[in-house]
Amino acid sequence: MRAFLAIDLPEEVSAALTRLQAGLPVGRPVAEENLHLTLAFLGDQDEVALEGLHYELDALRAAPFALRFSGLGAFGGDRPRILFADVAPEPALTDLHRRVIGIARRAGIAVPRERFHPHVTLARFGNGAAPDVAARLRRFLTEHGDAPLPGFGATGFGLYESTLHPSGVRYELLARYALG
Ligand code: 2AM
Repeated sequence: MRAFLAIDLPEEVSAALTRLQAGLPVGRPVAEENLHLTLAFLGDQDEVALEGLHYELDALRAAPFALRFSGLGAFGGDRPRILFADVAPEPALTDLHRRVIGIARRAGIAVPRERFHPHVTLARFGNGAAPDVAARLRRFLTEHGDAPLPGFGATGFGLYESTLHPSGVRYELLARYALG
């Protein structure tokens, strides 16, 4: 199954992000219940590997920490693929990311070596937005890129299974790990 680890967002944060999305004239917005901050994407894994990972994550001890947003951004350059809310650099988050990646590797999960850019995806544009869509997104970013968003405490993260359905992607929480 396709799995990932993500930090939970408090309801007021998801609600604020959804209000921001409402003004976006282009792209496919991420449903409010699907908004999350990916800590590690694990890819396709079998149940045995995930069970081993779960056992190790359950034993992880880490303190909660505060996070804040630092504006909006897009991945994909001239042909944007994703609009996201950027998460301001936080050493405790980087450290937690590093630790869970280490734990996953020790559990036999080959996590790809990608730079960790913490973000919450707000909308998707397929393989790349067409020029007119990209221009409307740029305008949205100019107008709303600095919109204030509430900070929040990271108090835990979850192991999620991601499944594709005709109606869209669905995330199911498999296990939750509290911080502190
Ligand atoms: P994204 O939101 O930036 O696309 C579940 O798919 C989560 O894992 C998403 O938040 C997604 O990030 C993240 N992710 C990271 N690498 C991924 C990959 N190679 N394929 C799919 N999702 C990935």
